[in-house]
Amino acid sequence: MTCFDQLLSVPEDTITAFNQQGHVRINGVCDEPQVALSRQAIRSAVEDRKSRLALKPLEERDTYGKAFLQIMNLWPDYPEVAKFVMAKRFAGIAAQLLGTDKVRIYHDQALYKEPYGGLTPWHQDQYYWPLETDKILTMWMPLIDITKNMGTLNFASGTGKVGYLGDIPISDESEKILSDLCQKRGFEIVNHGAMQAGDATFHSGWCLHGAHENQSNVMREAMTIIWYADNTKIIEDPDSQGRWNKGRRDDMTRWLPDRQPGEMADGKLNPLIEPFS
Ligand SMILES: O=C(O)CCC(=O)C(=O)O
Repeated sequence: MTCFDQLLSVPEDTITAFNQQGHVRINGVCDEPQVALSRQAIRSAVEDRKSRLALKPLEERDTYGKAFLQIMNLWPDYPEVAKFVMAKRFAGIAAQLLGTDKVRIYHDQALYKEPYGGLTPWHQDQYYWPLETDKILTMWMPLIDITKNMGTLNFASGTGKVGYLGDIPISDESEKILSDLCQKRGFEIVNHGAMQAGDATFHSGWCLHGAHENQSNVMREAMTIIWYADNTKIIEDPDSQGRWNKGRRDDMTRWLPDRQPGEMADGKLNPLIEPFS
């Protein structure tokens, strides 16, 4: 049995901190031998996908392009990566933080910040997610030991419930607008610092976050998984609150291709995970 099937109990104060701050760090989410194996599987999947991309040299890319190699939804194509993404242990932590017992995968993504790669602009993930729920989060796990100067995440504490702030996709503009907003509203910026492979941070869909540049000559290899509570609907279209944007329309095509606005978000790319049964 791998650690994937061994559930972790999340302490009550960690759940409270997640609800209040919108982010928490949990150490030892994946054990060392398993993270070393999964790292190899994820790395070869990333290499395979990367070989099909026409990547410009770092210095010729825009700010978002310099932030990281973003290789999305590996689980349907790479069975060894699927074992990692479907792990009950990770889904169980997500479910406890979200206060639910069944979750669905929204998608996974490998986020590799290249040596001397650029900053990750401030943004809200849920800007991109057309889902009618606040019960949605991301696990961000380094696959190698990392120091703060390789670009661990910065979180604006207390922004987990700020909701939709408008049409602000990740960009130079979001960096400016959202860092100004943090200053103006006095949100404390927290960085959880150096992490060992297999430690993880968890942040809610609305939590404002970004990252500094990778100031090292080592690739910052990180893997992320996004889950939401089962029984979540896709937002209606038209939406009385004006929450449709280009990012959400693109996400519908990518992650909910067999579902329509207003329907349940339970398509073929959103497998159900019941960690406690
Ligand atoms: O890895 C990064 O630099 C950014 C990660 C991020 O934005 C996310 O996981 O939601």
